Amino acid sequence: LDVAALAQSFPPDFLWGVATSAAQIEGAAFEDGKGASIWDHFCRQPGRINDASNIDVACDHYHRYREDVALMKSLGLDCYRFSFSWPRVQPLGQGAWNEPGFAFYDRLIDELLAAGLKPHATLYHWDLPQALDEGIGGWLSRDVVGRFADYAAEIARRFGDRLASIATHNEPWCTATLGYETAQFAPGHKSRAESLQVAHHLMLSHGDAIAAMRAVTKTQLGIVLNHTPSFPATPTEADRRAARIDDGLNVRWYMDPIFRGAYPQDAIDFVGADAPKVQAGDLERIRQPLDFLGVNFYTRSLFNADGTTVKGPGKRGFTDMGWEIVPEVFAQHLVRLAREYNPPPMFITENGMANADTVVDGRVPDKERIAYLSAHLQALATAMSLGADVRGYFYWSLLDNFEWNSGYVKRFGLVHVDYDTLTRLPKDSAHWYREFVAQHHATR
Ligand code: PNW
Repeated sequence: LDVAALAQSFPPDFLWGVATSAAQIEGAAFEDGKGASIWDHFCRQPGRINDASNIDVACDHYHRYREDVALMKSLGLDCYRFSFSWPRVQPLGQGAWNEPGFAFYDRLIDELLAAGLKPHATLYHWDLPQALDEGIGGWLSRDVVGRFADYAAEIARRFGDRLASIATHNEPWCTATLGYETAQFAPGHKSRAESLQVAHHLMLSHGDAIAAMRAVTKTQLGIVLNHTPSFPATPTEADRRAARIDDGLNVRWYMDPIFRGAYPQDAIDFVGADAPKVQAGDLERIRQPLDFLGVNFYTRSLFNADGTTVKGPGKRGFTDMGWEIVPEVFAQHLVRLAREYNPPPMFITENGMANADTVVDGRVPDKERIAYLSAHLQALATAMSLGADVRGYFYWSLLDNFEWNSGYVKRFGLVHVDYDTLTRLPKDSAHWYREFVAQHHATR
């Protein structure tokens, strides 16, 4: 691979960054007035987290953010994607604001701007205030929609002029499906009907938050969706149908209401009585003009006729999550989104791999991650040459961090974290990415 040629094939103003989320890195779970989130609570339930860990300390980013910003600056990055913790700034999810919580994000944003890094924020990366779950049933309640719009407007009013963009939700499919249907994520429910009702409330809260923020900020507004393209396990008609239905439930269930004003009819028919209750006017509220679409891409799924999945052939291997490495699907899917939806400019808001990294003589030789990264950047360049309008790329993640129900054993970082000492050590992939970005910047 000619790294310089690949880097220089991206447009000069293309942006390079890394992403994180509040619950996964901040720690300081009960400091300075922060309220509990559903993940603080979930971690305390036996059996929920594979390594029985919690997020009381996590990467201690709340206290080490200066060091983390300095790391990003040393990598020569353009931008950083982080999320606000709703219960840190509004402990109960409604009513009183927590000024020390806002002060933390104020310091973080100032530090980023001083380091020349553009801050891209996400409002909801899964850490709902626990009080809203206990008090009104969390995302199952339509009342959360208004609470979220209020929170969004407050963030936009206070920080909009210093943020390069604000995304409402991160991966609403995960919030709904993993939180309410498979019980892998907080709050750990098991009901398809609940999951689809939650998904509808998430969509509605997205639309209302966009409208509320438009009134108080001029910054770029959008949403981040996860895309795990669905393929048939074999070319039989039955397997193809199962893949098509899954596409309806994960890709089109979110893309269609946002960009076309309707839920996909085939998926609605498939879920039958589990379909969400949608009120008159809801779809108009969801379909707000957006300035950008954030796309998170990791892998694909292969479907059997009965809706179960099988492991793919893995010609390029699997990550430490067991996820098949399929960069060609990344390219193909971006081109599909561009052709079928004509979306606003896209950002790759997450892409990356977990790897069983270890420190060897003061280095982390993660050649697998370098291979993953370079293959996906090549695929991205291909997709852009075929018409996908992508403006930036955020590697997931800056740091090894709390990988939700997997705990801390899955390492996605460009930077290794020793969880005994919280020492940060840039992996070989961090040095590779720094060099790649420098080659691109040479074209500016
Ligand atoms: C995303 N799936 O999560 C999240 O946005 C990150 O917080 C997370 O750390 C990262 O990807 C790596 O997992 C996902 O099961 C979790 O399809 C699960 C799935 C997809 C994305």
